[in-house]
Amino acid sequence: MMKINFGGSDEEVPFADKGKSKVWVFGVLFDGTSSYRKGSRYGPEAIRKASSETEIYDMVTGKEIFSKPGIFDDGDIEIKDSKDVREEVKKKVQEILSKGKVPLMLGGEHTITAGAVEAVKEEYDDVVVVNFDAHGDLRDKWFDEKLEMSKDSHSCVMRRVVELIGKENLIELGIREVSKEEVLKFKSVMIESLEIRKDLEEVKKRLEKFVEGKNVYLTIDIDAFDVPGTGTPQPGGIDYYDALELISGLKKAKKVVGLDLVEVAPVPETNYTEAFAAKLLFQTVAILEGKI
Ligand SMILES: [Mn+2]
Repeated sequence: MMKINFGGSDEEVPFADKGKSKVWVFGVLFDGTSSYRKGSRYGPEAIRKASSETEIYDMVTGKEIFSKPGIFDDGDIEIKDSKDVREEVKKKVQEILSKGKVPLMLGGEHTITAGAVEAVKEEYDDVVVVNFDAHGDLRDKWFDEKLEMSKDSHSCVMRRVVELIGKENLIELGIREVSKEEVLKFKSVMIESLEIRKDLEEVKKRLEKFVEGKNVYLTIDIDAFDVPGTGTPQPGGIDYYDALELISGLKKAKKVVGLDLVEVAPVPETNYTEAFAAKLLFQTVAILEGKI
């Protein structure tokens, strides 16, 4: 069967020119440390399929993102062992950055973000990370695939990011599930889902101030939203249009130098989650076109 590219073209005849496309998509097939329900290694395939059912013209911005900035699909990397995740992802992101392109990584579990941030941080100064997530993911150690306490668990990914960039350079949006220890140490980086619901404009202003003039890496954990197809769902997710409004706040950044969408773990009964993810990515790129 012909493999579908992100956006819906086939491998032989891509929509977008490899050289001209500013955004390069790739998938990471890894869900080894997911603790509740696995399946995010099937995320990239499901998102690609859903993207082929999504209009490439964006009604809100009037943009057609496969022409500008252009999106090229660079395939998948498959990772078996959690110990290799950071290096493998870093290598792939470095390869894309070295060509002057912007990586758009499809997960896979959230663990993969640390390697991408490490690569971006080595390439650019003043990198800040914006994380849409239900969970803080700020534990120092949690269970890995062998049920041993590990720094490589997906529940620790933002702690690894903090080690790379410092906590003053991280902001988390949509938080509603954390441990007491995470709150005691990291309350200053967390914006709760309820805060966004209560005062979107205030949160947007805070986000704009945070990213102003900086290089941004944007990571979106799909469990920030109320969707069924994710490994660790939580009620009380961010409203879709509120998220788009916050993403438009990233236009204050110097550049958006990398992005990912993680933790889509498809369920057979409904394709809502992957359709949501594909649409959100299309609209995110459309909104940020010019900053990407
Ligand atoms: Mn997460």
